[in-house]
Amino acid sequence: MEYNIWQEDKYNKIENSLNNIIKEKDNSQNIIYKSMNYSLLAGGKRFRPLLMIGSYEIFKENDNIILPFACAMEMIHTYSLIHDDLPAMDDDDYRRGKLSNHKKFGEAVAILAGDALLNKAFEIGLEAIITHNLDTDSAVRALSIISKSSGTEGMIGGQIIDIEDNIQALDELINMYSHKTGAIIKSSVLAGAILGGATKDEIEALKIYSENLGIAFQIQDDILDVEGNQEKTGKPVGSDMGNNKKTYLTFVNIEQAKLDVEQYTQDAINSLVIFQNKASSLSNIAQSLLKRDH
Ligand code: GRG
Repeated sequence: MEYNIWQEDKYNKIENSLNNIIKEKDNSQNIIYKSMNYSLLAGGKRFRPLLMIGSYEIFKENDNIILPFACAMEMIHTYSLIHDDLPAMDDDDYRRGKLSNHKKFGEAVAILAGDALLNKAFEIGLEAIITHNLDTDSAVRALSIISKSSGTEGMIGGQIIDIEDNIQALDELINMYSHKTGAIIKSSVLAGAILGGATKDEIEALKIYSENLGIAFQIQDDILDVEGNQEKTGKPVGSDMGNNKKTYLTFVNIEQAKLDVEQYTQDAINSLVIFQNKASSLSNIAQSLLKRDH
């Protein structure tokens, strides 16, 4: 199947599933559902769910099984964006082209909406195991990888390194990126593969793919922070530079950064050779990142 058609089909399925997860109820908690849906359904590339589905489909076809886990990744990602935008963190007023969650609902609700999305992610993963009577060994391994990647050895660990602001060299920055951004990109790919029944060698190849992709993704994000268009990125140009944050461009000029994105992307794609054309979606996702403008 042509990549654009595959991507559109999966994107629509992800949107449809996300739209049906948090049901707004006319009760006294109503504001939390509204706040969760406000950010979850605000668009976004759905990059992590697409990666998980692409990885799963190397091994199995039925995307009904993987969709709840793919949505769980998007919920974890959305929670991190809500919390990252808070005044105590990056203090950003806009996200995905809209007011950030705390600007719309206030800080207390935004904190709770982030917490609730994280909880709900694991709730829907666990429910999927029960509903589809999944193999518990692989399902538990997948959820374990997802939970670790979101925690202190993954995304939160990276965020802590970032806010401590002690980075002096490029390798330290890349270490921070591999935690903050890379960890849940990697777990999206690996959890998809584990749920699909990948072997150890296949997992190793996908580790190389996802680690390189995570770094390429974040460098491209740094380039877009400087060269991007607010209408497309949904956030002001130069917001990282303006916040005096260390980025890839603190250490490397922009031309070299572009070459580095290409190299990391190529290394990611090269690792897929053992899957032949079964991993064409993953290869195409990596290629599309090189051209992304948001
Ligand atoms: C606060 C728990 C907590 C974690 C913060 C991941 C993170 C750590 C913060 C999010 C902000 C940020 C700059 C993360 C780096 C990864 C990144 C480029 C996120 C944006 O992801 P996209 O481009 O966004 O996939 P969309 O809107 O398309 O989903």
